[in-house]
Amino acid sequence: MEKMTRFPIAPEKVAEHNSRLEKDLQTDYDHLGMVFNRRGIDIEEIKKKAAAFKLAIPSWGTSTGGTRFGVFPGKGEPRNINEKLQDCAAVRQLNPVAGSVSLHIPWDIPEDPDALKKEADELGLSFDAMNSNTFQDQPGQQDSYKFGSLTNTKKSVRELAVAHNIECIEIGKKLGSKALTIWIGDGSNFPGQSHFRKTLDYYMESMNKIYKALPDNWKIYVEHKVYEPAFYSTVISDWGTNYVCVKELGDKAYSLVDLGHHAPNVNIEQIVARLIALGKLGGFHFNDSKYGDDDLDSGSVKPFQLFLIFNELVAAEKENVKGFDPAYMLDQSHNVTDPVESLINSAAEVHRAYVQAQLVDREALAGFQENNDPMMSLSELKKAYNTDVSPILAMARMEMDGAVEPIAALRASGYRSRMVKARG
Ligand code: PSV
Ligand code: MN
Repeated sequence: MEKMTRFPIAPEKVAEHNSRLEKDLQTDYDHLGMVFNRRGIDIEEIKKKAAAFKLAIPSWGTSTGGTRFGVFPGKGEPRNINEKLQDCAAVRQLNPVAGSVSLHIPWDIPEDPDALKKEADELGLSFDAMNSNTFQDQPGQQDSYKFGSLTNTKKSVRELAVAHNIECIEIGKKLGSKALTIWIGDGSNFPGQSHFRKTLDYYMESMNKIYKALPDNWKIYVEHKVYEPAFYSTVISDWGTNYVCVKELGDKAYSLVDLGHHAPNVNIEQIVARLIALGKLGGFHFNDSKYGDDDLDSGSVKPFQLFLIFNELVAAEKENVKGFDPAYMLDQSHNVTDPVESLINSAAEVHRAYVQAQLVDREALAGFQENNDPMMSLSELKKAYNTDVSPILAMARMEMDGAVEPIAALRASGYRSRMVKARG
């Protein structure tokens, strides 16, 4: 029997929205196809690539994040994991490439994992990586993470943090997840506060215990971050430390690159290339930033950087680099927008960068690099980056029953006002 998907938005509304835009879209798509012909690119092949792209949505991105100065939530925001799933399903419905959800434990701890899996299934969603949280104390927690978790000087705290990560794996197994993402807030706020070498030893000791509990077909993603909440030093501060740790842990451990976790102006695309070359690029947390870990919407501030990152990723994809299979996730904090709209917009921007990177003539670029021709090398990249691939993204979405213009479709559907009524 064919599986029935439960849609948060009436499919007729999406179809009606599409029918109004379809003719113009076809004209734009055909025109782009002709431009591509002249460049020796088959637009249908690019569209196939676009349709196969996959991105995970963070459950926590469905609510207003706010800053340490305040949170200004919108109306009708999700109150529990079920409602978060519903919002993720709305994103997926309008842009089907965003078909999976990444959960954060214990923010999203399911009362009944089997029931949650069934619900996700009905909504057309699957579960991506599980995220553990040892950067906050939970109500009633005796042993505090104030001075660290996996690297705390107290053994009992380290054990608590290890047990929490193992619990995340256990929950994830029931949900069909295949990965655990670990980011720790551990570090120090004052010079001399922590013993740099000892904390890293503690980290490896704790991580080895978690690694042992990892099923064979799972991966561990380790996230580095240069600062915050620790402001003097962090334990896993940079990609080099990250690499050394995952390398020592074993084949199932990989580094995860959160774009906001680097110092301003760091060349992230080069870090990406390095990790690919070392066989340890596990995945991404996409977001954008101006100053630090601002968690702004992907592609909103530095779209060219996003493109350059995908330029490295697509190059590796085309070269069939062994073991290259990164997981793409968003990790953002929406402060002033409707979170569902921000997720939709960001998914489209990440998708756009991927598709633009497909347009780079790799052979031509290699020739320019070989001949030490910086101007033509840059021009080759800019030719791809300056191409408006919107008709390809829209066509791919429409052919998968998504929306030509997802935010317009969301607004026209009255989804948020329905949620305000339902959720208060
Ligand atoms: C830390 O800044 C981080 O990027 C980690 O991925 C956390 O899990 C997430 O943000 C929490 O919002
Ligand atoms: Mn992150």
